[in-house]
Amino acid sequence: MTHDVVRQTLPLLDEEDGRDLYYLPDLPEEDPYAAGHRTCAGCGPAIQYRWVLKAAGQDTVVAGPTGCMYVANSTYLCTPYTVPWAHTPIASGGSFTSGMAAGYEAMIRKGRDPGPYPNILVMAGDGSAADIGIGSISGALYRDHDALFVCYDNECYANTGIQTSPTTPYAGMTTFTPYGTAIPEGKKLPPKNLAKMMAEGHPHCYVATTTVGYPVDLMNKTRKGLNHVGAAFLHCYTPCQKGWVYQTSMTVELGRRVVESGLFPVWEYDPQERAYRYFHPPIQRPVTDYLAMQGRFGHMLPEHVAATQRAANLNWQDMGMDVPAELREGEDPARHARLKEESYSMPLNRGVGA
Ligand SMILES: Cc1ncc(C[n+]2csc(CCOP(=O)(O)OP(=O)(O)O)c2C)c(N)n1
Ligand code: SF4
Ligand SMILES: [Mg+2]
Repeated sequence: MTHDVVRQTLPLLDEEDGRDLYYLPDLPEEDPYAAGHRTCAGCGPAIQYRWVLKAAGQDTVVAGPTGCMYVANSTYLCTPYTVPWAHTPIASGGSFTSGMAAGYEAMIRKGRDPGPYPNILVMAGDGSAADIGIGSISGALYRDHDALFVCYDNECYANTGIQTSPTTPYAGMTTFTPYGTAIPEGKKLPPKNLAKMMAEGHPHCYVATTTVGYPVDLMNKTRKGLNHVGAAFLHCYTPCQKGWVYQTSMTVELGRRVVESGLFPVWEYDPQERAYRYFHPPIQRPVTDYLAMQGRFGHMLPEHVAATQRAANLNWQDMGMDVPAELREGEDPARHARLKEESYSMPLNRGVGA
């Protein structure tokens, strides 16, 4: 006798204007990612792990390929998870999670698991999701396993000593892209557009981008991805305090500035309509407001800053937004100094819409 596989639906949090900038009293109280891990102070991936698992709740199973969020979270016989968790090799987050999803389907159908179908997710770093393990994640998306595949993107191979990854931005300094007289910008290549690859390459999947600057957006996209029957992919920007060299308290602020400077478009891909919905931030900033907060960009010369502003302006156009004159003018290297001499604004306390 076969049994029905019953799916759950997680409710979405209300997203009216300004809510994402404040403490929200109706956030889930449960914390499947508990205190007691050993990530650096201000670690963006740890914030993302906590919010994703808060959104997913207690009826969740989670996998983590090798990376900081495996190594710094888990020592022998000890993890911060209050839900079942498994480590996978860095290349096989996708195949491992496919197996979990197929296994739960079969067990529930055969009556060996009472169900309902749990929230199944994997959270892989960019080195895993965009590089070493991209094949297994693409395979899982293609086969449409009912799970959420998350990339926590700290734009480097952090755990092995901050090496460049495909998502390291242009001019981002890493231990494998040092700047010098031969290559003054550090990293020469533009970053891989991972989320667009996943959406365009697997048009039947729910795909979205978000950052740790927008907690309600992050949690709602987690829930939408889990509610979607089939495969879903979430790309989340997560600053790495150690690798990027910034003030520890600025992790969430960076998560907003990267969006407000046009360098990380936040969007959602709807597989029913095959359409992208872009978030239009209320503020459009020069890229210097973002770059100058981070030591990894301190070496940038005027032409590198101008090239980054040009890339951001192209993103604004992709998002269907006008490019203000000030930002257009920023494409001219003559408008810039060396990055470390640029002035930029840095409010510490934001109000609604600020
Ligand atoms: C096949 C394989 N190659 C290399 C490694 C070494 N390694 C361990 S963690 C890591 C970094 C992973 O980077 P990422 O996925 O971005 O996660 P992060 O460390 O940034 O959190 C690497 C390369 C490995 N474990 N397996
Ligand atoms: S090195 Fe970066 S990603 Fe790793 S624990 Fe520290 S802040 Fe987090
Ligand atoms: Mg990484």
